[in-house]
Amino acid sequence: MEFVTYEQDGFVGIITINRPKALNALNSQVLEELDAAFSAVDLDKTRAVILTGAGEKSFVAGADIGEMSTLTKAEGEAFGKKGNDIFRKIETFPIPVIAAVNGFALGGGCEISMSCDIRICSENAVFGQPEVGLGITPGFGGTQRLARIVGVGMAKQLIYSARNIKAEEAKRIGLVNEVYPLEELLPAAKKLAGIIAANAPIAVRNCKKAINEGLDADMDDAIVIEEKLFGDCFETEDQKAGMGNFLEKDKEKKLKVVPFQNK
Ligand code: DAK
Repeated sequence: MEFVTYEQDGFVGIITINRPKALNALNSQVLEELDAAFSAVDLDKTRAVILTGAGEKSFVAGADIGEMSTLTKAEGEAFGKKGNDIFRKIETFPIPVIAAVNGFALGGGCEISMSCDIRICSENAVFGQPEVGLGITPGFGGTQRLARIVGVGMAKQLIYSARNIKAEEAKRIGLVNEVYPLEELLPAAKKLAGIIAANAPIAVRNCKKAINEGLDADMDDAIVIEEKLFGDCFETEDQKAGMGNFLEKDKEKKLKVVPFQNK
């Protein structure tokens, strides 16, 4: 692959968008390679994925404006679908995906970070949906996901005004969970991914499914979704070992919730 790299670090997969000449902007090839990279993750060996951008300036500076500038209506729709399909794949990926936002996250860059489960960023990160200034709407889910993450009023203000915001403001409105000095961002992402990976993997996957699917349902249906995924954990080795360790009152083992699956 030319623009996307993959690295396996224990139970953690690191996918890096590497197109620094265009500040990691998403053209068709990057979208296709991202799709291939996520498809290639070995889910038997990987429990969390980190998505980041190469370099010190930009996570993803948006969809590729050069490529989009000449699109016809039909091509624009096809480009939007290509992006939406991969973003939805990330959102529904069976294991957690952490966006380590290392700089500009504009337009499609903000949108791809919002398709991840958790966002943390560097102090130089800048978020925004500048599309209305370019004569288009956010096309990779921005109108839907931003409102769900930061609330309708704030999302409308940011999208209608096309205003970019810095890392601290992104944290204040709940768009990112934590802000780190740039050099500490990837270590922090790895540490968080490692903590997630040390927990029972079936339970973590089921939590992701329950939260995602429950948010799209009304509360009566959402509770049923949770019940089923809760029940699904029973009789698994994780559940037997996790509860067994607690009942054994063995402090050493109790800390290791799932001993056979820890690093
Ligand atoms: N696309 C293509 N190239 C980009 C780019 C982008 N989004 N952003 C930066 N680049 C390129 C620049 O053209 C420049 O290339 P060269 O001239 O060196 O060849 C290089 O990256 C360095 O950029 P700058 O020279 O501009 O760097 P600065 O530090 O001065 O400025 C910047 C950094 C991030 C503030 C600036 O580059 C900038 O404003 N970039 C554009 C940000 C932006 O507007 N992003 C949103 C794009 S719109 C849809 C599907 C998707 C979308 C919409 C609809 N459907 C089909 C339904 C999504 C839309 C978007 O994401």
